[in-house]
Amino acid sequence: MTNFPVEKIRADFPILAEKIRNKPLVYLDNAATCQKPQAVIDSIVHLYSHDYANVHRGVHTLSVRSTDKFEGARTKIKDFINAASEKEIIFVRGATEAINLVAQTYGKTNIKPGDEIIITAMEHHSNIVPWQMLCQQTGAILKVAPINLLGELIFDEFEKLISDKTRLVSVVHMSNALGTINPVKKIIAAAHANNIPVLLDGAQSTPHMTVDVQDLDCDFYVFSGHKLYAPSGIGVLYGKQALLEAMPPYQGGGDMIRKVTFAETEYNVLPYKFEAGTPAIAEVVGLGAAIDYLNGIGMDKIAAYEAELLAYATEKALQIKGLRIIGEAEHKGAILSFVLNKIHPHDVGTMLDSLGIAVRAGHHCAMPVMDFFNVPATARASFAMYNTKEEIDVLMNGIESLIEVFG
Ligand code: C6P
Repeated sequence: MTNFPVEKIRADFPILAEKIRNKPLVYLDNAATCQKPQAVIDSIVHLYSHDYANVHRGVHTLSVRSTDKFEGARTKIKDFINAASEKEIIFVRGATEAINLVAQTYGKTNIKPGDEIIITAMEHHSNIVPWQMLCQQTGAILKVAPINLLGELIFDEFEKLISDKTRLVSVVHMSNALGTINPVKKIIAAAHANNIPVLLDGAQSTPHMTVDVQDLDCDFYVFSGHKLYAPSGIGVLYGKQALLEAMPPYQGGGDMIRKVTFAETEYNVLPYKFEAGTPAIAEVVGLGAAIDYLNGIGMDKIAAYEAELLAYATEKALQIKGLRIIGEAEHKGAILSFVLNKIHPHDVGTMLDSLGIAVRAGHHCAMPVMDFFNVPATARASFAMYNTKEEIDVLMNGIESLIEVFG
């Protein structure tokens, strides 16, 4: 895409100028976490330098300023995912905490022995373990919809799992291990036809595409700030207001209450009912700044540019003898997971690091996916809007040189 301003964007990310082992950094571990633009760093420095105090608690000027910035960020996030109201935006630590919150509040209230929860075979551990824990607590059963060898959900098999015992479907929007983008609208329509709510794990999708929760009609949507060019330690649970209203709180403490006596406690309104304790104030403000930054570029432009990067990387990778791509779904985000003949992925990761290239090697917190493809781990290059075709060339040349020396 000739008119995507990638060089201008790169200049906004100070860390991209780092040298690693005397080589220019080639950062391709964006699915694990991505780097931060100066605008996000500045927003945090500015808050701590000029506006910082606790939120929702003081009448003094700094508390008001801090609260305005904090709640302003909530509005930006609401608009970013097109939620109907700020009440539907709950701040949590990340996607993991958001899923645990739903499991332990919505799940514990609505799921009984013998009920079923459906996930898919491509889930991150964060969308497996909280449901296993809930099943242990309630006597419910976890059902797993299978995938094919391309790494795609077998939709017919998913549909067959839906029954009058199904109480929740929880599915990843874009797989971190394979890159697969799931047909979430179809999944939601099938579940809703049976009055079953759907949670979407948006940890990987939010940085790469426009997300419209009202258009998707999902019931819950979760994501993490640190994969969205924002700080770590902050994430979002979106939930439809009626569902959130009916759910009990997750944790008790300050800010989630309206009135406390020793006899009883009256809980606060949404979204505060789910936000016990002092929140991650600077991280929320940083997330707001990240969203401003992304809006300045445009999510659709980012998606188009990254699709081009993925197509380029895939074409190059397919030319390398001895390289097997894990995850070849027709609809894929900018993730290239691969294994090399005779070289363990951890060695691939270490050797690429010696060339200044950061990829992730391991099971990517998706051990069942590794089992399915019968590999111990993969090396994973995951791209962001600041990556370039030249960096992909550096990666591919690096892989070729490994194969030459070790393969
Ligand atoms: N995946 C990766 O390298 P947290 O850790 O809460 O921010 O996000 C958890 C999570 C949930 N779902 C998906 C699809 C994810 O990819 C992740 C995080 C990182 O792939 C770290 S394991």
